[in-house]
Amino acid sequence: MSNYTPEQVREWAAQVEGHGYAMVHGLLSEAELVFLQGTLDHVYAIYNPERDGLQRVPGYHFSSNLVNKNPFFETMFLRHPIYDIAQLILGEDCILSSLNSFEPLKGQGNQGLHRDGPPRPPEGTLALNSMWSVDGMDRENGATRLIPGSHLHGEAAPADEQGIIYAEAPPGSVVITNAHILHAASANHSGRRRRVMHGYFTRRGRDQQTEQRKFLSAEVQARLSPLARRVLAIDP
Ligand SMILES: O=C(O)CCC(=O)C(=O)O
Repeated sequence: MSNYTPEQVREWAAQVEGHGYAMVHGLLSEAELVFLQGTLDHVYAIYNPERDGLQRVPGYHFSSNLVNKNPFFETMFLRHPIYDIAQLILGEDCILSSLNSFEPLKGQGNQGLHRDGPPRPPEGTLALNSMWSVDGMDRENGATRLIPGSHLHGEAAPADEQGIIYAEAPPGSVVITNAHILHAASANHSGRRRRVMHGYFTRRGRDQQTEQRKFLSAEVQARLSPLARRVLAIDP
């Protein structure tokens, strides 16, 4: 049962559509954060690009295919209000494209501003990202930076990065970004941990970054709830 009113959910969705991002606080408990710190470190250590579908990313701890890694990840992406916001923007039958984890390492990790995919087409937003902050992210440990409003046009990223803000997110909070916004991971100057999970949602019918029916083990697929199967597009 959701603790969030429909008005709050609509307001967050309006922010993602209007400014290009929104932040929701307090979605992961203290106990879950401790669990995730250990679990993500294990997941980074056993990462296997052949089994998990994507190459390692130099300069980062990285894992794709998280849903296959622990029962916790089999339901996390369905949490209120994140899944509700995705449904409002991408349609009731939207799907999870991928669930990855990403952490810039000390002195590394600076990305150029980019969009996740093409500029927003006339029919509207095609995808959004939910970034689940485990350690907290700020300017010193590599917070995502973004240009509010840049999802509304298709212009190239300004060389001087004029207009950027840092999405500083305390542990347990989730930053939701419109996938068409100009954004980037930043360098981790301090070396403080910056474990973040990326739950990337898209419209049904679009390709998944991780084709879940191919990359989830038979054991995981057998225990998924009917809703999780639907959102992961397991069945044709
Ligand atoms: O983790 C981040 O700060 C953003 C990562 C990102 O934009 C990407 O990998 O495309």
